Amino acid sequence: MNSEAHPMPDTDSLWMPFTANRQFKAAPRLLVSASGMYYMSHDGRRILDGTAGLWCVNAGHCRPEIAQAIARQSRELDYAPGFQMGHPLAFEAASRVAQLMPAGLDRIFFTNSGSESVDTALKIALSYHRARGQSQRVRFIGRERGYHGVGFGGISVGGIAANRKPFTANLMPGTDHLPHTLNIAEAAFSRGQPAWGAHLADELERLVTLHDASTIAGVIVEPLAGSAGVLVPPRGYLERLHAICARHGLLLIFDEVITGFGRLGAATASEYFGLTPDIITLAKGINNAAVPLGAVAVNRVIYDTVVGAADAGAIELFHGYTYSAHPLAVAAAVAALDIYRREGLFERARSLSSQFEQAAHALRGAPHVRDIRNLGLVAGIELEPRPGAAGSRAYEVFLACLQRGVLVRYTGDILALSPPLIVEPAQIEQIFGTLAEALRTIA
Ligand code: PXG
Repeated sequence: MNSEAHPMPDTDSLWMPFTANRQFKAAPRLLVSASGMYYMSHDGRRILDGTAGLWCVNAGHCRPEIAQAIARQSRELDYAPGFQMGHPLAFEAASRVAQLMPAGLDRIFFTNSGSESVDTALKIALSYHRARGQSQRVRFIGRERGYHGVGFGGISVGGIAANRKPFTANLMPGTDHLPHTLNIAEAAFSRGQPAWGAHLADELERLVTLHDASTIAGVIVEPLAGSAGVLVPPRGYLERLHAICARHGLLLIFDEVITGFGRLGAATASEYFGLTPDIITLAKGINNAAVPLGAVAVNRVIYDTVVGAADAGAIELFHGYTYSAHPLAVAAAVAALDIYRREGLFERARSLSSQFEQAAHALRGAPHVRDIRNLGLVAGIELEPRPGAAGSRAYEVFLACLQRGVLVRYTGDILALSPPLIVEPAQIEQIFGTLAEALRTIA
């Protein structure tokens, strides 16, 4: 890791994503190198990564095995067309991802991001119904506060108002939304899955009655909603959604962009909850975020149906990306999956989760804390917003933590923690101890 102080670059040209550009450029925060659990900042400070980047660097930063796999691949085969041509690692990576999915979900379509995975999953669902003669099934049901990336499909099924509002007139038609499952009055400070809220899945029955099952293609939810502030599914909720989907022939899509690859202490949230959806969307941890890569894992019946419906010699699905299964991205995936297996990182996440829960809930009673939620190696700390200045308190806590050498994430007035799965017990204490200190310094 490079601990030299770095000169500040000219920040004018870059339009930064999901960032308050003017506020940031007035006082830029730059990361210049990383190793394991740590980033190095431009002013030469070591920062403990409490967020695995953006929920994605599950094996820790700059793992040499991944760097070597990418370097080797870039010299051997930098790029190969993925349309009507293939390369061996694309197939190997698909087999390796398939092995980690619930039984039956062993057909893998590669994308470059979670957003593309979501749009791909929606297209596959529509194609499946069309292939079996049910082309009137065109609706999708998402959920309030759901985050499914930023494509037009993803924001349409998504439930975050700010991401939808500017694009209102152009959202995908025929979407509806379940209520979200957060209820602080009923379930504040639940450890793990809240006991309250399974009945909210029955809202799906209501939507099926309203629209008729014959018009609905599928339902997409994050098993645990990350971006909108760590919403943990109530006990029994996902099971009910699953049963209602099965009853009415709706495809159930789990968006596991965050929960895939160990975050909850199993390969997938599907495995963790013991539920098999029809389609799973993936990205982030699939290759430790070393090169952009996403994937969609599809039940083979869906693949067989879509592929089988086309004429021999015809392209079956008119969809794909120049960089689907990019050689560098899939080389990184194979190397990352090797690390996860060799180091038992999913099991490690599971065994650390009770200490993580304890440490998170130790913040109960700290100033401004109105709720704490957790599952696996994910925690959300919700603060009382300042009257008339929503979000400002969590932003200041984020800055105070950064000052003290710990990177946390915030959204609105919710702080989110999701460290790499290699986190050490003492580092878990450091993350939450720093948060406690930061909370005490904030008005
Ligand atoms: N689905 C889910 C469930 C996600 O969490 C996406 C889709 C989109 O992935 P891409 O790769 O297109 O960004 C995501 C992304 C945060 C945060 O801090 C979360 C995401 C991205 C950036 C920040 O909560 N999730």
